[in-house]
Amino acid sequence: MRLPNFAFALAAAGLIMPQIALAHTRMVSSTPAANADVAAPTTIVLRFNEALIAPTAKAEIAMTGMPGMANHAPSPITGFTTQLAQDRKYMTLQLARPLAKGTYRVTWSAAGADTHRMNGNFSFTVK
Ligand SMILES: [Cu+2]
Repeated sequence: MRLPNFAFALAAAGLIMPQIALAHTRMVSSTPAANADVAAPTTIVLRFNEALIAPTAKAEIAMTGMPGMANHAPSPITGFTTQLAQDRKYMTLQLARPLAKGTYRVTWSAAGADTHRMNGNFSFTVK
C-alpha cells in the first residue's frame, strides 16, 4: 500500500517543518556580553535569532549591585530609549548617561514569527 505511506510522509513533514521555521525567540549575544566586566557603556545591544515583532520588544535595566554594598535591592535604571534595527534582530538601548560602577541586569521580552512572547536576562558589571 503505497498511498497511505505517502500520505503519512506528507503529514509528518507538515508537522515537523513549522517547528523548524518557527523557532522561539532567543537572545544570541549582547554588548556588553553576559557576565562581562566593562567600562561604563552608553549603549547596550541585544542580538536575537530572528526578527522581532516591534511592539512586543521590550527591555528593562536594573542595578543589582554596587561597590561596597553587599545587599543591593534591584533598582530600575530609567532614562533610556529602546530601538530595533531595520532587520528587527537587534535591540539597542541608548542610555541618557554612562552607567555608574556596579552590576546591572538587563531583562528583555519579545515575540518573533510564532508570536509567542519569550523573555530572558543577562548581567554585566561596570568597573
Ligand atoms: Cu512559540
